[in-house]
Amino acid sequence: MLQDKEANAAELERTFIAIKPDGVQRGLIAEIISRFERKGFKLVGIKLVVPNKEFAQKHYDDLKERPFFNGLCDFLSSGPVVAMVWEGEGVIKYGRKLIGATDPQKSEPGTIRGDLAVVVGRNIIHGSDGPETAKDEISLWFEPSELVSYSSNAEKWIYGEN
Ligand code: IDP
Ligand code: MG
Repeated sequence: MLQDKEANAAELERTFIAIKPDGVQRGLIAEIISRFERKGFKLVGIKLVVPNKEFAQKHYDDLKERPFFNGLCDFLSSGPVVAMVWEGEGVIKYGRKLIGATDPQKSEPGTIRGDLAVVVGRNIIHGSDGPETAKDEISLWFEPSELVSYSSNAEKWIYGEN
């Protein structure tokens, strides 16, 4: 795999995905990463971080009026989170499909939350819900220098060559 700053410059769709503290504590990091990886999406940024509460509040700013906001921010800042950026055609929307519905009781079997979680307050994973959110969340969690553009030999087998 060669690092290539120009790789796929025209078709870079990226999304922010986080394995929340419950997913990390339950030993689900590899399981979750493998679902994105096997699909054919490309990991371009990853780090383990413990966000503080102020950072969690920024991340969930759009939910600040909701009754569960405070507990949610306490929870997100309660331990290590795996912060990631994944790249690929349709990755924002399809990433949400891989994740499943917000409430694991309503997530289909075969989805991450459907297979691996039970209640909405411990649904193990976050994924950006649209292009604007993806852009904002990636820049909240990552410096540009922490994201790596590269081409992989698998791409021609995932996308075809013409
Ligand atoms: P999403 O994670 O599927 O995008 P959002 O509506 O953006 O769902 O909510 C963010 C997170 O807030 C959820 O993943 C879940 O952890 C938590 N949450 C959402 N609704 C509830 C609720 O009714 N009770 C407790 N926590 C909730
Ligand atoms: Mg959301």
